[in-house]
Amino acid sequence: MASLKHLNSKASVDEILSVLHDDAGLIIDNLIDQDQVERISADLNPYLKIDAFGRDEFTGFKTKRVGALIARSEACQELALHNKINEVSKQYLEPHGDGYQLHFTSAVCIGPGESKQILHRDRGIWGGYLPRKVEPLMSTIWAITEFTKANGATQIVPGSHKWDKDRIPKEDEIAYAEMKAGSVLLYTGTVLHGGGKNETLNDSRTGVFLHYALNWLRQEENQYLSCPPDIAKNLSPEIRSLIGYSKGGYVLGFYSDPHDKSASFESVSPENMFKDHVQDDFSSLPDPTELVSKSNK
Ligand SMILES: O=C(O)CCC(=O)C(=O)O
Ligand SMILES: [Fe+2]
Repeated sequence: MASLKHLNSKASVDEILSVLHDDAGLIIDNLIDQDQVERISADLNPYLKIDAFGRDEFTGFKTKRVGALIARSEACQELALHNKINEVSKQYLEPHGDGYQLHFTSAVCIGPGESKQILHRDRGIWGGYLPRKVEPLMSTIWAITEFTKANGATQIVPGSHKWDKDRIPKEDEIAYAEMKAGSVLLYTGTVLHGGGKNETLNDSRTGVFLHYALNWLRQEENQYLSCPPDIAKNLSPEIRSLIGYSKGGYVLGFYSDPHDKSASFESVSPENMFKDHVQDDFSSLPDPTELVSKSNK
């Protein structure tokens, strides 16, 4: 029977990266404390108590999904900025781009009677056009309730990021992300995984999904609509930048202010939306020859 490696909360970024490279999935036990779990639950409960279920087999007829977690939950903002997770995302994605962004936020509550989700690779959201050598995602599922095999713990196939795309796993190659509340599953965009079957009578499984993607790819959850400027203006510069109110590299994601007639806000970083007339720091721009050589990579 396949199993996932468990690391403890003190594990170094290097140790985590090493398992991620080998298996493309692992659990870090008790990375947040019960107080933080309770604050997340309290923020999400008003949304999760509404019976709004998935609309198809993939999203699950007995599964609830709540998005816009950055706008809706201060505790989830904190979670998204978790230092160690951000360092792992940065380093894991570094060979494929010059930055990363928060790409998807969702609380997923698998209810009793849910069937298992089809195994898939999350990179499929880009339609299969990304060459396999590009790894686009470093994803997390934070356990807010305990995850057990019986209540729908995520199925995951360690090592399948190296498989031929058509290889189908045997039953004993599938592991289950069993973990206590406060633990987190890390997995990549290329590993086979899917929600588990919930065969309990009254035990729902809730996870908070926070996915980090390369900054040059379109985000799965449109952060500018899920967290529009009138909400973003009250958040910290760090979380605003992480969800995309910042430039990716030289010019990616710049904006020009449509109301500005003074040409003070032409082709500037979105960070300028939240400040009074602060210009970009052009001293950090790369050498033009470096820009050209990068464009041919
Ligand atoms: O709920 C889970 O454990 C996994 C869900 C998933 O992988 C997805 O919806 O893409
Ligand atoms: Fe998935």
